[in-house]
Amino acid sequence: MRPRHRTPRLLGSLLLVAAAGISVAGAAPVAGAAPADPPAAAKAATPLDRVVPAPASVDAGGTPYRITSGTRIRVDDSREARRVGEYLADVLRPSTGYRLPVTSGGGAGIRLKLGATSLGAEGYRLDSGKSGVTITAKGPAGLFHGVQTLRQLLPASVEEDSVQPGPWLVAGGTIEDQPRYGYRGAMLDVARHFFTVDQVKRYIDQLALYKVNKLHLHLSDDQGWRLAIDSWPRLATYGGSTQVGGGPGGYYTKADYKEIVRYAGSRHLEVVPEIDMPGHTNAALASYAELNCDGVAPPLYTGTEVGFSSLCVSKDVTYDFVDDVIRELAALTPGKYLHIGGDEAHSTSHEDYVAFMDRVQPVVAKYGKTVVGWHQLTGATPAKGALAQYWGLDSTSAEEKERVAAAARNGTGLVLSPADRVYLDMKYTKDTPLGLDWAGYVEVRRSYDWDPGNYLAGAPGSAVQGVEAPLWTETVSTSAHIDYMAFPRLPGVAELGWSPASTHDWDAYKVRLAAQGPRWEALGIGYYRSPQVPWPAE
Ligand code: TNX
Repeated sequence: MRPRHRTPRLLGSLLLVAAAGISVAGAAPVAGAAPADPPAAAKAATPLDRVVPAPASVDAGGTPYRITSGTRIRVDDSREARRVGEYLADVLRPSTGYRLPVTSGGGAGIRLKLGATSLGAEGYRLDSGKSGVTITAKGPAGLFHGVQTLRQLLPASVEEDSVQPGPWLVAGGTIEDQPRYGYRGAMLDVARHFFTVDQVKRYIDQLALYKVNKLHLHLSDDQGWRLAIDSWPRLATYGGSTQVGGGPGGYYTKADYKEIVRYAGSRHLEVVPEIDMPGHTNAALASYAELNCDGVAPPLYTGTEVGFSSLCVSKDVTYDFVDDVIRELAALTPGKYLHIGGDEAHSTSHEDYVAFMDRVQPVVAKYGKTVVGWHQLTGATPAKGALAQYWGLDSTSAEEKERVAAAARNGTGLVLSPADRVYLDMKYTKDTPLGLDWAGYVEVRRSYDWDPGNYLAGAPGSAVQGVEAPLWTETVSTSAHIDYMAFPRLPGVAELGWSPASTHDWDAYKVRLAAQGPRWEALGIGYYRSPQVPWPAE
């Protein structure tokens, strides 16, 4: 079962169900006796294009499909397709109250089919008509993304965890869809404030709904080291023992981290772990005196300043440390990437920074991973195949922008995270409660209304591998805070990563986004009700 993190709205649901004249007795999917199908209300199905991210192509028309108590989820005889089928059943059963058995083979109903398409590894085709909905994809990731689309075509009440009246109609027609970019990320800073495995899973479920496929975890910073490393145990036990504001902090055991990786994988997200270095390392420096140039361990740090710490670039033990950490981390990480940070190394000289990166990037390659670094890495020599994560602003100097653009022309891939567009930790307005404002206020329109393809002058569009929305957590310490900062901005960034540029249109987007509000309410996601978005009346 997917975890459901919300206050049950049982009473409201019971009232709704009663109003629709349905008996709730035996409504639980496990109880066997599914509720009777409600009368077909004169309710229109959600139009096929009212989905976030916008599908690449929509051909609407024909009779809608209606999910009923007799519907089956039919999957190809493969473990992976079955897993997607079970996931869909877990989404649909609580609110429909139907049994929705997952069976193999063809026939009417909801069909998840692996087969040749021209839509790439993550693309899918969705055909809906009187006798069923068929999702066809080359691989399980495509089926999974197709399932997210199907979910959004159903009423928002499908997200409730108690039986709802329906009817469960899917508009007729065909969607053909595939992502614009292969890298569609979200970052969670678990270092400034620690978040438990369950809190991370909750965020993963939210990301999956918008077809995000990378979860970047910022695992270390001045205020905390959040992953157990066997060869340097004090990193986690001491370096992880606090956080911003002085709370108890925490860390992931290797089993915890593997569980996050597994869960992310079950939602078709790849974990991109980050160990930030050579700056942002106070937690490590506090844990091991020998990592400091003067051999003296600083105290733990619980403030929010940046740029004051550095690994000791001239000491050999630094590279033993880096090798051990990267080796252990790479062994836990099935994904392709390993992020080495590299930002705001204000306490490292330029010469030392370059020397450090020259020595550390090959270690990442030695353990079979591809380097990702914050864009300051382009001030050194990015390794072949490395990705630079650009987090500049409109006001970033032309010189710095050109340095990144030149690296892109030389083959360094770009992941775009402009801070004054997609930093989810920026305040929406001066009056919204959480967040920082060093990059300005970022309202919903501003976070959506730009084009990754031609954003950085002088960088070829072909260098852009995708986008990522980072959520730094100096001011963010609970899941409710994550919800509020990510929604409604995150879906916009997800759309920039997925949808073709030709669908980009704020006036159309804001209507699609508004339709997500009731879905978030059903999911228990507390979002910022931006006045820029025409939300349905509460
Ligand atoms: C800049 S962006 C940072 C982080 C802070 C963030 C706060 C980047 C690579 N570094 O250390 O948490 O600003 O918005």
